[in-house]
Amino acid sequence: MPHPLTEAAVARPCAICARFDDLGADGRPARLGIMGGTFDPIHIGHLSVAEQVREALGLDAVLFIPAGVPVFKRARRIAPAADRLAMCRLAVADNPFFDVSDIEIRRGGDTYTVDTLREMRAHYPDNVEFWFIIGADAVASISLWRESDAIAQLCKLAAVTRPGFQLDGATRAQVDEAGAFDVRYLQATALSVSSSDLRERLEHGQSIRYLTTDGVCDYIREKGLYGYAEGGKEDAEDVSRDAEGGPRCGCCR
Ligand code: DND
Repeated sequence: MPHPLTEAAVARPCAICARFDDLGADGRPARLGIMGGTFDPIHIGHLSVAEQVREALGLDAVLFIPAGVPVFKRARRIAPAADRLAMCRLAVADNPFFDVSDIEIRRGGDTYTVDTLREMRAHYPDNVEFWFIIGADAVASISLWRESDAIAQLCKLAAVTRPGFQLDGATRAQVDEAGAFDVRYLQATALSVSSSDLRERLEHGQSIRYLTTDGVCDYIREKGLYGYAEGGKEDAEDVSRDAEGGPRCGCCR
């Protein structure tokens, strides 16, 4: 069934995103999930967690917001923001409850969640409640985020388990220390997939098929992202040839 708000997405410049700019405009209470991330690249773990939280909390929509310049990832090279944004768009396109916002990329400069939430609060009426969706690894560092106490006033937290990361007492203490958060801890069906694992596989010419969507696989291949090269690296060369000896797609092999 198409999401009612999808129908309302008209051809006009959007402030936050194309599908859900009008959320809450009818005055009724609404819940908006916010899935912030570097998404380098987006994968099924991100998508599945967002869908599970949407269902568990009865969210009207979930916005994926790729960070322009993620402040905690300065130490390594990341894919260009335009590519991470395009991959997010491809990944969510078939879910009528999902959309992508480019506000953090458009804003420029270092990306801070507090700025994003303030911009969104200025756009949406008060009857729209924000739920920031966050994995157990990211939530453990929330006390280090810029103005974490202000973030606690701007949104509620949906903190979700992730393979290898516990939502244990120590993590919860970190959240308490970060601010007066209204937090819901959720047990998600585990998918042990990570962006770093995908990047590593691509660097070695290995398949990432089923670890992200087909559209994202195709995009990575077409743009040659993450060191992906047609046919993979030398050590993967023999398995990257098709029956005629031609190069096979390493990304989706
Ligand atoms: P990541 O770089 O961890 O995102 O960033 C998460 C959010 O934190 C972004 O919105 C950042 O802007 C914000 N942040 C970070 C640091 C400082 C500040 C803000 C600040 O304002 O000062 P990833 O792309 O790595 O992951 C996206 C989300 O998906 C994370 O919450 C991660 O835990 C979660 N995730 C999974 N959850 C369950 N199962 C899996 C997952 N893989 C990723 N397999």
